[in-house]
Amino acid sequence: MDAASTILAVASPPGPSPRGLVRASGRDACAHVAATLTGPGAQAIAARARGIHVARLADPPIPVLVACMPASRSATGEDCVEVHAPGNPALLERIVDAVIARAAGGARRAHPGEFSVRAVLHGRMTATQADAVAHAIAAETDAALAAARSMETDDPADARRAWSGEIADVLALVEAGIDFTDQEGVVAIERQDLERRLAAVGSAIDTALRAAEGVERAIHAPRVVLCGPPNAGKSSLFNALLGRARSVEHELRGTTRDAIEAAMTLGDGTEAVLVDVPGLEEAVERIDMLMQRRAMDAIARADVVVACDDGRGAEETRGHDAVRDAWDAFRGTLPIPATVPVLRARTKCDLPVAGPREPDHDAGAPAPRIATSARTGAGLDPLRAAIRDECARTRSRTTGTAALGSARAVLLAEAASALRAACAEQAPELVAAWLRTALDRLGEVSGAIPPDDVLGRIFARFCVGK
Ligand SMILES: Nc1nc2c(ncn2[C@@H]2O[C@H](COP(=O)(O)OP(=O)(O)OP(=O)(O)O)[C@@H](O)[C@H]2O)c(=O)[nH]1
Ligand SMILES: [Mg+2]
Repeated sequence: MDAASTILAVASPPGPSPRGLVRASGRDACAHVAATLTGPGAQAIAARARGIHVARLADPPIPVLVACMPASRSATGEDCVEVHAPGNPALLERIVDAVIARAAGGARRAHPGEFSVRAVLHGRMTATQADAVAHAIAAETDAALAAARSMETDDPADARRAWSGEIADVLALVEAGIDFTDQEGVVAIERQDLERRLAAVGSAIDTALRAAEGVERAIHAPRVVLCGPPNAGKSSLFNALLGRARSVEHELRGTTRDAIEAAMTLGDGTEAVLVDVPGLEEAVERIDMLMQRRAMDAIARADVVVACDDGRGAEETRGHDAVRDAWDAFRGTLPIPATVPVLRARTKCDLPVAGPREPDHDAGAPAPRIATSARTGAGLDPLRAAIRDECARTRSRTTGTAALGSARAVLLAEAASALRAACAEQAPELVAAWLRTALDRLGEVSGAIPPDDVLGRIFARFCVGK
């Protein structure tokens, strides 16, 4: 991450909107942006005058508002310029390109999260605050947003100061031991005492990490995708589970043309993101292929899949083995990772089934099917309960790694493992080195600047423009 060049990005959401935003940050950001503007506002920006200026793009000559925030009182701690222009995506990209072209090597497009990296490097934001930003961006449900906000306020800074104090005390004793090794009879700290004190701090950190996992759990709501053939009643089931008409249902095949998401309460205080997708079928037309792509992308990101089938296809008349084979073959065509649970729902159970009927709960069938009807409400509660159970199981499997994705958790986990490493060493110099590492990581949670590799891990999940 080179820190010298000016970085630029479109910072407003993709797609057309009434207003859009291009953000620039860097030592020469004011000069580079001003070079692509005309009018008195452009001169004020070139002169780094703090404030909102009216200017005109040089090409096309469209009026824009420009917020000029010179260092160090800016979000990133360096010169920061925001161009507010009509929210036409092509125009916003053109502004970025024009600045980069005029800057002749002095400006480039920002990497994901790079504005936040600069804010941390200039002491404008702690890694924990940056983390709250990342989580707020990723939040898909109200609970997730609330959890992201609580990350900043719930930060156990006092506890961290106490851990650091205890580690620093132990470190001082270990170092005293190193300094006085040639003086007989001086034992600054007994091995047993050292291990006991470090283990106590380590287990306090582990407890805080488990609390961080709780926040991660709330933020990364599991994604439950309803898939199946066209007209299987997926959208109707989606609406019935939500309790409101969010997705269009219709007797025509191919009604749903995009992945539609909505937050769903699971009844145990947690939430999932329920996803309705286009019916799966062989696609010939380009638009159909795009719809299939949407469905496949949603399925590939699923934490739980609900395979819907109204039992009125040809399979039903062919007996259990054929059903199992057809299901295995069908599942094989979907991008479902082996670890993702698949629930099977028989939809429209209020309607009679043509031909010999497959029992809904038969050990010989591929997986028990839950009989549901969006029309009568039958089977919705059992399906909700099954979804809730699978989400709970999925969470307990994935949170360990998810929690390590957050800045605070990365730093705390590394501090705890440094303490364990310290206990495993015999040579006092190495014990001291590990204790210094643990102190560094704890300090970085509340403001000290983490080294490059740790920063890289923290900001990898950010989007461009943040
Ligand atoms: N009797 C009955 N009809 C249902 C039920 N669920 C859906 N239908 C009907 O089945 C038809 C298709 O329903 P949709 O929910 O749009 O099906 P879909 O799977 O989303 O279809 P696509 O989006 O085209 O893939 C509609 O005419 C619904 O009214 C049900 O539980 N009982
Ligand atoms: Mg549909």
